[in-house]
Amino acid sequence: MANVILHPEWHLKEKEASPESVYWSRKQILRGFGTASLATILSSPETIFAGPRRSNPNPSLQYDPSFLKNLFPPKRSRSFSFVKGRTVTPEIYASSYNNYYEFTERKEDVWKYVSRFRTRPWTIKIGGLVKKPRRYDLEFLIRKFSLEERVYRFRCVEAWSMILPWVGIPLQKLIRYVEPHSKARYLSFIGWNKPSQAHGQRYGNYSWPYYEALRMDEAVNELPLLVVGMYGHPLTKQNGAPIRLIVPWKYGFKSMKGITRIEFSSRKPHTFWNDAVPKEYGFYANVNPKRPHPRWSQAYERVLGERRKIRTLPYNGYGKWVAKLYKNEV
Ligand SMILES: Nc1nc2c(c(=O)[nH]1)N[C@H]1C(S)=C(S)[C@@H](COP(=O)(O)O)O[C@H]1N2
Ligand SMILES: [Mo]
Repeated sequence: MANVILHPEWHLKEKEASPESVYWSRKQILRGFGTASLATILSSPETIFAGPRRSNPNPSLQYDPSFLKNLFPPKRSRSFSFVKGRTVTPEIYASSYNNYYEFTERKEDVWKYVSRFRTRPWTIKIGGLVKKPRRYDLEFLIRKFSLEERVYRFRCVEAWSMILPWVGIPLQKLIRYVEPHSKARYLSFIGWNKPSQAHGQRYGNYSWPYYEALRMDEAVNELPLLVVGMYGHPLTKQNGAPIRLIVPWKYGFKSMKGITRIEFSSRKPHTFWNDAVPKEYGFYANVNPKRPHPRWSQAYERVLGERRKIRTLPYNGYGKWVAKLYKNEV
């Protein structure tokens, strides 16, 4: 991947979540950057994570109601029907404060940029070390499985979090269906590149499409969900329509949106943020309150829609399922 210095927006906006000294050194780094970066740094903390402003229309309307018709609303998962002690984040927060660099780096604006993005027809090409490599029509593929709703914690590396009722199929079911070869040790997820439909891909400085990956034993764990819906309806475009991944024990950037290809391999694949800023974003990216990001603490998280911070849990609260997968990796 291109060896360029890339700056995700949380490099600029996290001043209230990081020590003053760090903020100032960052500001110095930013001197070489254009007006967009300056505008970002000057924007008030209120616009950074306060959630929707009063003038917003309802951003949650930006989904295709005919997608996977009569599969919604899905049945609730028994094991993941709620998160103890927490309430589900109101949908308006989840659908108007998003990270989706293909559209824009400004989280509070993503929903304003997605209307031109076409989510159908949509195919997923499955290839590499599998017995059934093929290009699948997405609806056709998903209809082979039954949808379920799972309420999961979600924790962004920028230290904000939410609780969401996602709708999808366990990734392990799809993997079983396509029959990977025994040599397949990793799988990659590849996104889309449609600059004519996505502002950020026209003007951004990133190497599109987005790409992420999991180790096979992580992927076949019970938790990862291939998500096609939220709050009982199809996914909104800003949340990753028509299909995204959710890996609840890892930082949000592993939960890739807009999947068009899944590739099985024997070698460890590259990943978007790890290539961009290797010192700050690892391949594993497991949520770990004891391991600070180089420029801010990960001990606490601010809850979207609530004005409070809470303690971050190891593996985002999913250690019971996944701690056993890791020895030295973080
Ligand atoms: N394709 C793509 N997927 C992506 C991103 C992105 O920029 N592009 N951002 C990631 C990050 S950093 C986060 S925190 C989550 C945000 O998901 P949400 O907007 O549904 O809350 O999406 C992840 N998936
Ligand atoms: Mo994130």
